[in-house]
Parts: sequence; structure tokens; C-alpha cells
Amino acid sequence: MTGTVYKSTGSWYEIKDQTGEMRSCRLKGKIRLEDIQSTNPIAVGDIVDLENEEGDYVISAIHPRKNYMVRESPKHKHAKHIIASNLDQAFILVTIASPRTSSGFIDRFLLVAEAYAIPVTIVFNKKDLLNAKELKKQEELEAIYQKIGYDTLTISCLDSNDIEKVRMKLKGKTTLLSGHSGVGKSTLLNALNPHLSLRTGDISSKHDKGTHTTTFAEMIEVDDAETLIIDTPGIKEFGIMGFEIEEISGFFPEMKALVNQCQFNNCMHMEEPKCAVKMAVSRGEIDAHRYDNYIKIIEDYKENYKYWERKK
Ligand SMILES: Nc1nc2c(ncn2[C@@H]2O[C@H](COP(=O)(O)OP(=O)(O)OP(=O)(O)O)[C@@H](O)[C@H]2O)c(=O)[nH]1
Ligand SMILES: [Mg+2]
Ligand SMILES: [Zn+2]
Repeated sequence: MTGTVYKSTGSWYEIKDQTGEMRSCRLKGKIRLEDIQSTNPIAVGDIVDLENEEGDYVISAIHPRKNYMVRESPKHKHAKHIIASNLDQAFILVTIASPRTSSGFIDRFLLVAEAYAIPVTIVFNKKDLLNAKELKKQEELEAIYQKIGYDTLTISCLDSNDIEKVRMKLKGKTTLLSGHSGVGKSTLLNALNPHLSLRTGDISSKHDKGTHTTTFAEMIEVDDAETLIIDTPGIKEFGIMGFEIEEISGFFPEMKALVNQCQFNNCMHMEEPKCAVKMAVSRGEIDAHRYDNYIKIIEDYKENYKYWERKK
């Protein structure tokens, strides 16, 4: 029998089996895990085989993943944490204020999604809270990301028309919902389906941050069994892992489009001469913040890379 992982708490997994029944399962004792580098060998979205072991079903194998979102484990440096797998698309929920989402976070998320060809919609939430200056800032950000090919949406969870726009984009798909704590992921799901009554949290007035209300990723059926959303705990930092350093610029679409015009075909757009990307940045054709975030990612990565070199 096969099933889909709806929730994982580390030792127990909530699985919807092929007949539609929900089951609590654990991992079979002797299961061979290929992904030993990962802190969570089984992720929400995984398709698994189930075996009957003395009346209880246990997970006996994981099917190959179509794709997945991965980051460095916040608890174990240099270990991977699979956020979710087998996705049709991802929504990154972003807020300009309460809490403020950094562009570094957005760009890291986009790069990992790009690596696995997962389409992303950047959803700007809490538009009802923005003053004129913040609204302008948001429109500028939207324009930057639209120009390089990303879909954007501007919403408020308090606005039922906006909720319907979101609903249309979700229909029939499996969507990962990600973002900092407090941006409104669970609130959005409750607005889509009030029967869910997911716990939501307040924004700390002192730190302008969320309070990590959702603690485990969970697959949720909105409207019908084919429309699936994965609600996730808020992410503070999105550590990049698992790529060759030279391939990272290829996950920035605007850089990828220019690399053929650089003097060196393996140009990383850093110190190299006659770099088409750096020229485009200086002409304002590539957003300077995106480029700075890229440089920061590479610098962080080099630190980790030293570590991996030593481990070899
Ligand atoms: N004004 C306003 N408040 C919102 C909106 N969306 C969410 N909120 C509020 O933001 C706070 C945090 O919302 P949550 O849904 O708990 O945020 P979350 O992203 O699920 O947070 P974690 O589970 O901690 O990752 C709650 O107080 C919500 O009521 C919105 O569009 N407008
Ligand atoms: Mg939540
Ligand atoms: Zn270059």
C-alpha cells in the first residue's frame, strides 16, 4: 500500500493512504535511508510504501521525490532540512511591515525553488496595514520580481476578494506556503477555509516579529482533496545547502540570461573581468540588492564550502 505524508512530528507521521484513510505510522526499524545527511528523512509531501507489521502500518520505503524545498537545518549546521516535497508550486508570503521580510530571505527562497524548477508566486500580505511609504516600497519590490519572471499577488487576509484570487491560483495543485513567522500563513488558510481553525499568533509589539505559532509542517486540504496546501512553521533564516558553488548564479534568472555574454563561460560574476552581469548591475538593469544578496550567499557558501572540503 502507498500513501502521502500529511504531517511529520519526527517520530510519528500522519499518512493518507491510497484508499483515503488517515493513518498514524512510524518508520520501519530497518528502513534503508539514502538521505542520511538530512535531519528529517521523511518530509510532508513524500509518497511512501506502507507495510503491515503486527497490525500497525509502518513506512517501509520512500518513493523518489519529484522535487523538494531544502535548507540548512536551523538546529544542526551542515545538515539538510527538507521543508516539503512533490510540489506543484510555492507561495512565499512576504510582509513589508509587522514583521518585515528581508530581501535576502526572498532571494534565498527563490534560488532554491529555481534549482528544482518549482514555480513561485510572491504573495505580499497585510496590505491593509501599509502606509503610503510602505506601499511604495512594496510596489517597487513587486516590479523587481515581476521583471525577472515571478508572479506576484498583493493581498490582505481581511479582504474576501483577495482570498478568492488566492483560491483560484491554488485550485487542483499542491502548494507550499512559506515565509517568516507572523506573516499570516495560518491566517490565510483559515480565511480560505474557516472550518480549519488553525492556531494563529500575535506579532510581538517589542520586536515586530511573529511568535512561531505553527510548529510542524502540515498538508491541508482546501475545498477538495486535490487542492493541497502545506502550512509550515515560520522560517527565520534560509540557509542554502546542497549545490555546487559555481551553479548558484544560474538560479538567478536575470544572471543566467547574461552568462553567455560574460568573457568566461564559468563566470561567477564576482572578480572576473568583462562580466556582463556586473555591467548590467552598474547600468541598473539588474537590481543591485539582488546582486548584493547573491554575493552574500556566495560568501556564506564559501565558509561552508571550506567545511565540506575538509570533510572530503
Ligand atoms: N491586519 C492584518 N493582520 C493579519 C493579516 N494576515 C495575518 N494577520 C495577523 O498576523 C498575525 C500572525 O498570523 P499567523 O497566521 O499566525 O502567522 P503565521 O505566518 O502562520 O506564523 P507562524 O505560524 O508563527 O509561522 C495574526 O495576529 C494575524 O491576525 C492581514 O492581512 N492583515
Ligand atoms: Mg502559522
Ligand atoms: Zn559574469
